[in-house]
Amino acid sequence: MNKKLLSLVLVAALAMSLLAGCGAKDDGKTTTAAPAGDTTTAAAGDETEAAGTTAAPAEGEDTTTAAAAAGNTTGETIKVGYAQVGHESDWRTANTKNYQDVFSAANGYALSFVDCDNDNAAQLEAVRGFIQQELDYIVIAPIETAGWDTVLQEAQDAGIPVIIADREIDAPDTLYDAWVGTNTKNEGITAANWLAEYLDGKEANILVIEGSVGASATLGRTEGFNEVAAEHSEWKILDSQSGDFTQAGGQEVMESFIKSYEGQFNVVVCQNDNEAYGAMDAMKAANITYGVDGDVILISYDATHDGLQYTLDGAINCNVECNPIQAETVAGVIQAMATGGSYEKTTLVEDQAFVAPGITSEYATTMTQEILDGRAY
Ligand code: GZL
Ligand code: ZN
Repeated sequence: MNKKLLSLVLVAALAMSLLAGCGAKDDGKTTTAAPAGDTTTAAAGDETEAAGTTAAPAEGEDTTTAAAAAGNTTGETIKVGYAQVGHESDWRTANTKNYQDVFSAANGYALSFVDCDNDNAAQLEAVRGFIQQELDYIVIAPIETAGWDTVLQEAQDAGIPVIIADREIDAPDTLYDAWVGTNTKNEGITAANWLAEYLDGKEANILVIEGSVGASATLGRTEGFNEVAAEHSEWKILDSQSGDFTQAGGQEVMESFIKSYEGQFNVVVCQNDNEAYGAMDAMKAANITYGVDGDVILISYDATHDGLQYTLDGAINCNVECNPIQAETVAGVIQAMATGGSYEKTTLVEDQAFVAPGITSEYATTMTQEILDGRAY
């Protein structure tokens, strides 16, 4: 069998294992009927997308599928650079762990991992370092959307394929080879659609704690939420400030919001779970009640483990997932690139939303203990 045919057979086998692997993530989550226009479902028929929904194997779970899904079938170590946003949130921690689990030496990779500490200059420097080290592939989770053209051109001139992951950039898509991530605008739309369903015509005076300035996750969630909010004349967004996706940031912004708007607001939207934890601390300190039994409706994004625990407890009314388990999908793209196989330029990683017990919704799954127990992050 000639090499090309052999590699095609290997890629097909890998693709089959990816599909088999996606069952590994089954945590009893029902796939909610995505509302019309929700494009968060991944490109149909794209075998690499299935890998994005395969969580790292839970304790004692069959690890062959996940390893095969991410395994390097080329027979040579593949050197991958990952320029990670930083360590600002639980979501980021889960994403980093996922990359370190998948791009392991046991799976046939040499991972150069740089935590860029939410610093754009450091992230550009990390990518230039990968180019100098002549790595085989570069993966970037871009802190901000802007400022990528020059360094991407340098990587292209050096003949190193680049995969943009997690967030989006403002650059011609000819400057990078593939993108793997989530649709954060849809996450914003889902949050607002759920709020409209929950309020059922009642007034909303909304405070928003945004994510990091200039991050596509912030821009997308804000754009999506505001698009739906504009359809509701009975809603008012009183204020919107960045909490930088951190717990300290969320607490600080909520404290200043309470000073300015105490008694005027009934909805707080936090653009990630860590900001929500900070906002809860600030509201508790001010004797403001929140959650299903409180005066303030609390919406969060990420659906990390602790965020879903608060949702199960009714402290968070609605939590819109953004799936950090993306490394298997990225590895699938790299394997296709390495073996001359086919891969999608854009692969969406699935998201869904969750609501507190007692709430039923067209847009979100009602949280249960078994859903929480079945989560991989
Ligand atoms: C979303 C991701 C965001 C998370 C935050 O795709 O980039 O960054 O929502 C994380 O928790 O800090
Ligand atoms: Zn309305």
